Amino acid sequence: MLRTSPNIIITGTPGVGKTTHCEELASKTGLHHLSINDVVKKHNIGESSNDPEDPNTKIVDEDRLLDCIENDLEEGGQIIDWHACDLFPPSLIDLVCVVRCDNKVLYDRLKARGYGEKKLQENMDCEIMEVLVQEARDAYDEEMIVELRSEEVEDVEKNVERIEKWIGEWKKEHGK
Ligand code: DAT
Repeated sequence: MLRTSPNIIITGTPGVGKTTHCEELASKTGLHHLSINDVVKKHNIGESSNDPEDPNTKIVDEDRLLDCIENDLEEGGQIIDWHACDLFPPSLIDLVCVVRCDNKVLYDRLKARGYGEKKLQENMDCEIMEVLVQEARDAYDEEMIVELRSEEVEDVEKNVERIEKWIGEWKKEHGK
C-alpha cells in the first residue's frame, strides 16, 4: 500500500526534546504522534531491567513492538517518538530527525527529571558520543537524516516549521 502521508522518526537522547517536537508537529500537521513509550505500556511489551538503580527502564521486545505498530506505519502519517531508531524498517520511513541538545542544558533537564547520577552520566555520554546520529547513519540513507538543535523554545518552532515544509514537499513529490 502506498502511503498518502510520510512517516517521520523523531529520535535522540532522552531529554533532548523529542516529545515536545512530536506534540507540536502533530498539532500543526494533523499527523499522528506515535509515542513508543505509550505503545510499550499499552501492550505491556517492556521487561524491567535488572539494574536495581534503574528499575523503571524497560527493555523492549523489538519484534513484538514492530508487530504492534506495523499497520500504523503502513498507513503512514506517523510521527515516531523513540530514543532508538534502527529498529524501524527503512522501507517504511521517510525522514529521520535526530534532536540534539547542548550538554549543559541537557544535564539540567535530566536533573530536573530526577535522574540518578549513573543514568544521568549514561545519557550525557550518549549525547556527547553522538550515539543516535551514528545509529541513524548506520540504518538510513544520509539524505533522509536531519539533525535539529533543541535548546530554546524558538528552536522548536523553527524545527517544526522546517519539518512542515518538508512534509509539504513530500506530498507534492508523491502527488498527494
Ligand atoms: P524527550 O522526549 O526527548 O525526552 P522532552 O520533549 O520530554 O524530551 O523534553 C524534556 C524537557 O525539556 C521538557 O521539560 C521540555 C524541555 N524542552 C525540550 N526542548 C526544549 C526547548 N527547545 N526549549 C525549552 N525547553 C525544552
